[in-house]
Amino acid sequence: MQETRLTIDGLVEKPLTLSMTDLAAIAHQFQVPDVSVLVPGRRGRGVMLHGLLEQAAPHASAAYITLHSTTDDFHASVPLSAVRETGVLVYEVDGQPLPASTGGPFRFLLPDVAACHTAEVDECANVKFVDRLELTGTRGFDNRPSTKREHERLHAAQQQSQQQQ
Ligand SMILES: Nc1nc2c(c(=O)[nH]1)N[C@H]1C(S)=C(S)[C@@H](COP(=O)(O)O)O[C@H]1N2
Ligand SMILES: [Mo]
Repeated sequence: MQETRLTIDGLVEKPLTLSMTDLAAIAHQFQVPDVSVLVPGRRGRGVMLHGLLEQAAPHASAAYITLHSTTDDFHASVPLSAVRETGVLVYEVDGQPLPASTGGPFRFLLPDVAACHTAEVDECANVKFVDRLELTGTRGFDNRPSTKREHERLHAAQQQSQQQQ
């Protein structure tokens, strides 16, 4: 299987494509050895979003970040200022690549998020299987469920696919 990579592009000085090894090599000060310290109930090793972005050098005009998952065509676009300092990208658990069952190989997590579809930045923005971070000046593509009903349908479908795994 080809190793999954994370692309950072859009309004950045240096567009990047990073492997898990590249993520692990990001400066110590940006590494989060145990994400449960920041996001209770979650496990694994991650890197702070601002540490990742530092490498790509976002333009001052970048105001939104869109978290893309090609795997299941799920996308969330949120104000950069709201997540820049607190967002974490999880890439490893127990010394192994993060499994798909917990959103791996790369999963975005935010601490203290609002309940699903109650705010622009909510639990639904914890995008699993993230493969691209796109920076834009205005809000980018977003297909998070927008109604309670759509949301319940998505969760039911996810539960079903997890049971089949
Ligand atoms: N790629 C992808 N990420 C996703 C989703 C999805 O369907 N696909 N669902 C979102 C929603 S609506 C929620 S509430 C959280 C649920 O994550 P959890 O089951 O780990 O709590 O993941 C989010 N991340
Ligand atoms: Mo959600």
